[in-house]
Formats: sequence, structure tokens, C-alpha cells
Amino acid sequence: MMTALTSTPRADGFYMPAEWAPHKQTWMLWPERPDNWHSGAKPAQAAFAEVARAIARFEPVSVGVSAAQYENASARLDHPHIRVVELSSDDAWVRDTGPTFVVNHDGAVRGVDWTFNAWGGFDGGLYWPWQRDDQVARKILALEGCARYRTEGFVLEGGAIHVDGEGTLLTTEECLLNRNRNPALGREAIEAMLREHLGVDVIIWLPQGLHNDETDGHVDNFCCFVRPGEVLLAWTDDPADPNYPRCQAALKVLEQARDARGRTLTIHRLPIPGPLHASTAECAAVDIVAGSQPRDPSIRLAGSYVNFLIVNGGIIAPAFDDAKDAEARAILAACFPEREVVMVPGREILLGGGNIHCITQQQPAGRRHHG
Ligand code: KQY
Repeated sequence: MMTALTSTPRADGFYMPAEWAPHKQTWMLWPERPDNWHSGAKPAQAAFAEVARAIARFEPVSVGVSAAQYENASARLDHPHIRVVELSSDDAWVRDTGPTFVVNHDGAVRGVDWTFNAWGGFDGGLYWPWQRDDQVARKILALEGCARYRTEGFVLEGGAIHVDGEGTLLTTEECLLNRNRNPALGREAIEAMLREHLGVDVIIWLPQGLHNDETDGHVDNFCCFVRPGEVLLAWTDDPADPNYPRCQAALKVLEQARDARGRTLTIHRLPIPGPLHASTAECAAVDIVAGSQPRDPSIRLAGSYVNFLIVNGGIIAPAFDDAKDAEARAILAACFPEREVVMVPGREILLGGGNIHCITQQQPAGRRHHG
């Protein structure tokens, strides 16, 4: 199980299922580092625990925790459907550091272990070192007994992609064509890697993600599939908002796109909250470490309701105590009439640089879990 497979998922008949396909469980990691999470990560830990409990209403949750935090996390995550496992990491973004699970038509489940470079390595990346984060996918796959494909040297984070499970992938040029991910590869070579490792055929490239997104514009904070042929797009009608040209450019691409089955896309607009900012006190309570992200109340936060997770029977979405929370809930409920929409406070997660989708990784149910 230690050795990675030398073939590719596509060659072996595997593909990435849509997020709405049934899950075995959702993975999370426990936040801890005080140079990313203010006040010694205590408010973030409370927020993560609330997300874990919300998910656990619908499906099991496994949370990876450092040895130092094992006792504390176990107490705070004490719940019959939450499992705490010791699993070291550099931070808590399992969407990006965990495996991308792939399945085949017999129900077997395997995982893709992308190379991780902390969102840009030494060219704009968010911290160093990151080798424990780069080991997270391998450790989760070993714990689950799933065979592993390793893309040694090919950098990708799970938040940079969304799929419809029917051959279509959404991503952004701002992230995947960024010189700080795979500088030696052009668009075609990157598309070939996505096709081989995720079993997709059509790649829809949005020019950019949300303004000030620390990940260089991850699509999971900006646009996602609701079902095949339907997407949700973060949206502002305000021409003065720095997100306005980004939304317009994405809309233009989506309106002209055809998916892998030849369908045009129905596009739902989801309002952007805020503008949201960290407070002076929140910024002052982040440890200062050489090379860490600047935290300043003047920096607009990349808040987005698109950063939600689909779980078995539910939607777990962030709320921001914002005037647009109610509208966002109504749009999500209309888009997912067969699921219960649960909103949990997302501000503390946003202060760390992401939201609910970024801190979770779904593991498909499959029918067996070996091979
Ligand atoms: O949003 C994400 N997918 C990760 C954000 C990392 C932020 C670290 N400060």
C-alpha cells in the first residue's frame, strides 16, 4: 500500500465523482498554527468543531489532529459520528492537501495524491515548510486502505477544481496556469494531466477567481456545479466592486461553454457577502512569523457563499452574520430542493483564508475500499 500506482486513474477506469454522489465520510484537519489563526486558533477550533458537528448530522466525519492537540480536539469533537485520528499537517486545508478520491464503475475507490507547494512555493506561497501537508493525502489513503496515484512534481490543490462527474471540470486560469504551480507546463499539458487523473473530457477555464483569494483564485470560492448542466457563480452587480470584472468575465465564459455531454449551462448567481474585513483586534491576535501572510483590517476578505460542502442529504454553507445570508440560504435551498441547507458561522474560517469547502474533503461511498 505504500507504493504509488504507476498507471493513471483514467487508464485504470477511474474518474472523480461529483460531490453530490454518496459519501462514505468527510475528512477534516484540526486548525492549530497561531501565525494563521488568531488568538491561538481557539476561535477557529470552535468554528471547525461546529462544521464537523453539522456534517455529522448527515454522514461520518474523520478529523486529523496533531499529537499536541489530540486530547483537546478529542474532547471538543466528542460525538458518535466524529472520529479523531492523529495525523500531523502544517495547517488545516484538507480540500487542498488531502487526496482527490476517484472511483470506477465497480465501486472501487482510489485516491490522487497531488504534489502540494503551499499555494505557490517560494513564489507567493503561504508558508514554509509544507512537507507534512504534502504527506496528508498519502496518510489518509493509507488509513482508508485505498490505492494511491502520486503526481510527483505536478502541483494541484483540490480547491482548484470542481467536476460534474459526467466528464466536465471547472477551474481558473489565475490558479492552474499560475507560474507558481507548474511553470514548465502550458494549458494543454495541464489539461492532459487533469484528463488522465480525473477522467474528465471538457475543461472550462474561468479567467479568475475571487478578488484577494490567497490561493490565487481557487474555483471552489467562486463557482461550482449544482448538478450536471447547472452552476452557481459568486456575483456582484456593483461596478465599483473589484469582483465585478471577475464575475463578468466568468459569466461570459460560462454562457458560451458546452459541457462534456454538449449541454449549455444554467447559471445561478449567488451574491457576495460584505465587503468583509478582519478587525484590528483579530489582526493583532495573529502571531507574526517571517514569511507569513499580511493581516490588516484594510484587506478585503475573500468571503463567498459558494464555499459550501455538499453532504449526504445536506448542504453545509457558511454564514457571515451579513445582510445577504438570508438571500444566499434561499438560493441554495432553491438549487438543492432535495437537501437540507445548514448554515454555520464561517467568519472565523474566512479569517484564516478560506471556508467550509476548503476545510473538508469528501470520500465517496464506493462499494469496497481496497484495490
Ligand atoms: O482556501 C483554501 N483552499 C486555502 C487557503 C489557505 C490560506 C492560508 N492562510
